[in-house]
Amino acid sequence: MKKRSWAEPWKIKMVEPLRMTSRQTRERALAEAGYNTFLLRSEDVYIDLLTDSGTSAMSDRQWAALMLGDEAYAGSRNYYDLEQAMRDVYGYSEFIPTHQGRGAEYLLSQLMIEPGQFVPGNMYFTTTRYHQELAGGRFVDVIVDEAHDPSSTFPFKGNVCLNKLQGLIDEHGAGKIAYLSLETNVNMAGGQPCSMKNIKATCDLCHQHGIPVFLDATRCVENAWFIKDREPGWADRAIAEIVREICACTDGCTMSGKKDSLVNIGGFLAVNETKLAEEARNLLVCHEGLHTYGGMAGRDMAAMAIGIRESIEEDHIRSRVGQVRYLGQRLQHAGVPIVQPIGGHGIYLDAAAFLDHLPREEFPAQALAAALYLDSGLRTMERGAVSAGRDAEGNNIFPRLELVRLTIPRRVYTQAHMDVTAESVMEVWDRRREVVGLRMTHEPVRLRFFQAMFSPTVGGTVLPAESSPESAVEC
Ligand code: PLI
Repeated sequence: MKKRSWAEPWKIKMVEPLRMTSRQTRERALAEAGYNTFLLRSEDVYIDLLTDSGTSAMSDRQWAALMLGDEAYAGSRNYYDLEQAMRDVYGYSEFIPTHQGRGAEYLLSQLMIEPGQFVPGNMYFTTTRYHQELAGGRFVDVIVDEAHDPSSTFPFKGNVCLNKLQGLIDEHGAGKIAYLSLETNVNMAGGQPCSMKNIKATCDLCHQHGIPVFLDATRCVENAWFIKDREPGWADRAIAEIVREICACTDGCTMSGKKDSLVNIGGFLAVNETKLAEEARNLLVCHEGLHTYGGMAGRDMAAMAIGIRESIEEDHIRSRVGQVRYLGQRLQHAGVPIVQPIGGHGIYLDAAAFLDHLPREEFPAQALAAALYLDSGLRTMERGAVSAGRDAEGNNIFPRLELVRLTIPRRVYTQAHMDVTAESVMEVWDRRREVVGLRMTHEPVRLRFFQAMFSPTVGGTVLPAESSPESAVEC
């Protein structure tokens, strides 16, 4: 059969101009940002792959819905629409809106965790673990070993290792376990999915011991796509059905609407138990806002109600994951070390392999993110030791994965942007031996990766200018 080309299932109705920058401008901007891509000004960035969180392009239907925002303090019409969308797509009975995912994580952690309890999960996420620890819990990683190996091609690297989970229950007893935190399309592992078989087995094991399971549904739709694509028996099922089936196994979820749900702000906690929902609403009014807006404006809720329904459209999700795969395959063909298999929301460069001349203490992933920015104005994110932070004794945690994430916002960039991105990564790959490590000069106490500052260990830059080409991006 002849190969046919693929294109995004949308056309562009409004454009946002991008600013081209010179190498000199980027040099200055990066130094001012302390070599931390989080601290760059967005106007100094050309292609922004820092995150897929809140960076999606909304559809014309969503923009139109903004004008129908009902900004009543209490009982906004948009709240009821959003509640209905959540029930139709995710299936939980109780809906508690929050300003974004971490608002929901705070509520859940405060209500479910008693100090000293364990919270097993399939790899940590920064804000999730932070809230679990704030509530006195102790996170325990129970993801399969393959998830920690960037070169393993296991198709469901998000899976929970049932032996590790059983071991934790045997060692401490079910009563010491607050709940299992089950993330779909595991972010820190490279956007790697869980299989339906594993989700069901994990939930069964927990429920046999009376341990509740709360889903982090942030990228559940993307996970559903991989189940359809890779897991025997699911190819003919609709994405909507798969999402419902995942959720049906669990007792509730936290959700950052800023990812799958195609909005710039918003989130929710959803549960099935009425008493827990009542307690959550009570806590919500102290921290987020009234229980019928939870930190969102009426118009935000209107846009999210539509975004939730658009997120499960087959054409959308196929092209969303397809665009990520396109970029990943270009890098694979060039021999760039990336996390395998290609994940759902971004490409993760294996910085430890990419910059194998740098010791972990010199934060290779942070240095690589800085070098990519210098090369082309491409903004990426460190997901390694800086993100992992320190352990209870105050020592740096050096996780096995030292990654740089190229996260693709939904419906924002075209295939041409993916080509420019791939070429920049390949350029730095060719010059990798010239990349210099970093030392941390400022370290915030909480979630340090957001605001930490660095300087090069030698010289005044992470990537010398000499051989950098004056490319199409006027670098
Ligand atoms: O950024 P929030 O507060 O809406 O959501 C927090 C959050 C929870 N779970 C997962 C898996 C996330 O990926 C997540 C946020 N992720 C960000 C900001 C990211 O850049 O990946």
